[in-house]
Amino acid sequence: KAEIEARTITEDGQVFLQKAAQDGLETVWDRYQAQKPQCGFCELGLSCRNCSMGPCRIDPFGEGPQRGVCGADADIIVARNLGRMIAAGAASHSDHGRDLVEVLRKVGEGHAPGYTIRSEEKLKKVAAEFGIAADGKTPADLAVELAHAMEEEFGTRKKALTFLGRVPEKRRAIWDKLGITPRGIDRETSEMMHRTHMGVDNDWQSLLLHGLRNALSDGWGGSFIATEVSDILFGIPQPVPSEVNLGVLKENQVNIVLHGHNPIVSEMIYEAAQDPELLALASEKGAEGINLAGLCCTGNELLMRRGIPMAGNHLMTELALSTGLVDMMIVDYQCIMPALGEIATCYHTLMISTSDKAKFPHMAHHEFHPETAQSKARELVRMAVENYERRLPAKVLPAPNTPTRMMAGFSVEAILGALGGSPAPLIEAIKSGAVQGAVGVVGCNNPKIRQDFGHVTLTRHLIENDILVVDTGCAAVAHAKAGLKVPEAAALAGPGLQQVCKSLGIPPVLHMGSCVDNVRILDLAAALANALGTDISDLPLAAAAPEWYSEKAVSIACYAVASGIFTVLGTPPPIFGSPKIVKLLTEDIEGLLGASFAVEPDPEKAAARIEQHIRQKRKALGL
Ligand code: NFS
Ligand code: SF4
Repeated sequence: KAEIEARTITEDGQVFLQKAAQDGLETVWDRYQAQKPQCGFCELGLSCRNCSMGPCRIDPFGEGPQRGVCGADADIIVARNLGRMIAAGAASHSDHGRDLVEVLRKVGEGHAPGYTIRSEEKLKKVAAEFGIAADGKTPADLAVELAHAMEEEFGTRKKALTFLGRVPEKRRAIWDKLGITPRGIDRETSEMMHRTHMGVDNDWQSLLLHGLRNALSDGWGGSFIATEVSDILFGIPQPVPSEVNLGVLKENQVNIVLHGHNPIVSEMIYEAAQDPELLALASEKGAEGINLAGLCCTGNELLMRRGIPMAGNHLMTELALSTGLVDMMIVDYQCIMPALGEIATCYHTLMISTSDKAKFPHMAHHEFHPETAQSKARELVRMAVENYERRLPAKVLPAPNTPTRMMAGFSVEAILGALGGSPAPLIEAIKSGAVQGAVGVVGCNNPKIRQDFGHVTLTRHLIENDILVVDTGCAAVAHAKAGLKVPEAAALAGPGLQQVCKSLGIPPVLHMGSCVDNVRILDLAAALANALGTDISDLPLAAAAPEWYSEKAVSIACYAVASGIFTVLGTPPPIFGSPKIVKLLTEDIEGLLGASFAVEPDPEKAAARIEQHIRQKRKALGL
């Protein structure tokens, strides 16, 4: 029992960890235990296998080898490894963005039945940013032109990405001076892979600078495109009520769980699940309906736009299967543990992979393409409905707790809308001190940290101190489970923030979306800075990723800092093998970018660091 409680703070997590053990499942926590002790060289970033003269390791105690076979020292190896993490993260977000651009183009060309343009407003706005005049053009024409222009962003023919038009002047000047203005999205990632090949860039500072540029190509490029095109195709999120935790899986309904990141597949499943014919089939099979639930960021995308409930975050993905209630799990890509398929063999659950670039053991592969997505989605929902009667009653355990209520859908447009159309009231609230500042609490779960403890503890402290929290990704789901995303949670906030939340009817913790939607936070920060004629780094803002695990999170943290936002990480990145790099990233970089990283595993201490940082920024602004 104590062991289970040490793994997660969530009630449903604890119940289903027990159930999983009963069913003989091995979970992510068990596999983590089995890996211990993990490799100390790798933890410090001191191992390299970039070439076949290696693999090489640097002895952190200074007794064994201090250079790899090629002569690379600790600084070079740590910087190269970090660079490749950034490249992988940026590539993931950006390739996700590219897939959306493809759908946008095919919608315009009439080759994507079932998909439409849901937000002409955003289509026109973004097209204008790309220098495409809307006059006289149909939305379809505009979509094709914009898609072509966005495809260009991925290449190499630009001096700077188009969305940099939203970045404050002062910030742009800093990037130009440092030579880190991102050019093409793929170019920066490709260049990172080049630089980190044996015998190319062997200056750790120059490698790190390119790392920042690579991350910026994600934040102001690939992820930005992903979010904006998702809004064009599926609509701009607006505040919407929903529910969260494993209690959202219904005993008497067909449960389809959507896991992954890209809304391209899940939106089509959402449409298919409304089909009267399939609903009739469900009732024929004895089910009272077709219930969709989300996991991870595909879940967040559906939640933000359609109010679809969330079953859980990253570490709940295996436990969701152990309810025995999932009739089908459909995955696209990213953060989908390869263990899931085998776990599902213990139940009746149908596991479906959908992306040509993401296949998994023990999953049936049903590839989605824009041309056929609509019919494919119907086929899958039909299979799920037919699977309902194959549930294994002896293996079913409904969640004992009722789902927690939550509110999501806080796009920048929705937040500004709630404020009456401009950032002025928020700026006033910050000036008056009612709201001391704002912090983005984002990122994953990681079995190295008691699940959700890092997120929830940090966020509770921040709101108690009148700091508004905006969140995305698995952090957002953690906060929702803890009940922090209902307007009544304002009672947990300090007096100033409480007042602001009550007058607007909003929670003190605003759900801004999936992880690519971290760019909504950037966008809002830039809008505030622009409204004040200042730089993002002057504002009383911060970011935190208390339980991060993924390479994508590394890229996000780097573009946050490069954009001028102080960022605290809860789990240490593999850089501690190079004291010089640690010093640069946690101290000296402040002088270059007006922001730095901190690593603080204790969320209470992290809260104190952030509060101190916000006080300093306020003081510098004369507040
Ligand atoms: Ni972000 Fe979303 Fe979750 Fe982490 Fe994975 S689902 S993209 S990477 S684990 S927050
Ligand atoms: Fe070793 Fe250098 Fe090859 Fe890395 S690149 S494996 S340090 S020889």
